[in-house]
Amino acid sequence: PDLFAEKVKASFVPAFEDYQKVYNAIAKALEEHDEYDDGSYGPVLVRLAWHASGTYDKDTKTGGSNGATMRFAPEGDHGANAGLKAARDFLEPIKEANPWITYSDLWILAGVCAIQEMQGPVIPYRPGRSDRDLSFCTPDGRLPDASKEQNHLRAIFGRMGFNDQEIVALSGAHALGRCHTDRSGFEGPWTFSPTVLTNDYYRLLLEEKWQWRKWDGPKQLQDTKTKSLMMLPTDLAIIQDKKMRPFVEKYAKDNDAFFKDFSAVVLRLFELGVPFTTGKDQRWSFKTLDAQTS
Ligand code: ZEM
Repeated sequence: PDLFAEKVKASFVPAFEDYQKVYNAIAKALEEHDEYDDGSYGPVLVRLAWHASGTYDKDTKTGGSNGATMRFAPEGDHGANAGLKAARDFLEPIKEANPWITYSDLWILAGVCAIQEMQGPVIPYRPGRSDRDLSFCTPDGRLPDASKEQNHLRAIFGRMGFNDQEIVALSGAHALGRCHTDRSGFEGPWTFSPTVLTNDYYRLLLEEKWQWRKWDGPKQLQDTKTKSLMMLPTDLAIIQDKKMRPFVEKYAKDNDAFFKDFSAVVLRLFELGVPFTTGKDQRWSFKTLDAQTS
């Protein structure tokens, strides 16, 4: 055996540049695979990172992005995770080319990369997640149920440690992507630009007229003007709730305020349950592909 090579491998401590290289590999793969869905794997990568993180329970300190336990059947087969295999498979060649990164760090890095490449704010990042076996799978039911209302949202996000303002800020992610009948049963995008992060989710929620769609599928709203956009019952709940609505109004008016609060709350979401050995001052900001070439 090549003892020198073995030694180099064992002592390889990846640094910022190594993670920026993986970021770039994800960003390039996003550009290459523009045949998917609305032209990007970006939204489904954000959903993967969110579902990996959103299982966190602050009381038992279980779940969260440490572990990447969605790789295993019990958790991967939870109804809420339907369709996320597409995101995990998309990342597999990147994991193969960079075997030193854990799945759990890779999934969150992919979420950060997708948000930034879809013109969202910078999400500071630090590695430190390790992969765990299937005994760490969380029980079903920890992620939100879109057919419910605000008290359900408060219970689910409260368990992760988030307040009303943070629930509203996180919900702005629904500017991205769409619902799929073969995944959640719901259908359609929330905005007209589902591969660019903007505050359009809030603007449309307030400015459009919404009516219950008449169809065989689950209860969802459609805009009366174009009938091409959708909102979930939980999306409606955040404008019906007196305490949450002011934050929707604020973010609808002010994209900078949305980006600032979104970055702060997503950073916290992505770090839930991770036993970091590095401090909060050790987070990195990755450069977008555009920023590196111009
Ligand atoms: Zn979502 N989300 N989500 N979400 N989500 C879907 C899709 C996406 C809820 C929900 O039930 C659904 C957050 C919060 C909540 C994204 C990001 C984030 C879908 C459609 C449903 C049903 C799945 C499908 O059929 O493909 C509920 C009830 C939430 C409570 C507030 C948070 C927080 C997110 C990130 C920060 C994204 C990006 C998508 C689009 C995925 C795609 O494939 O296009």
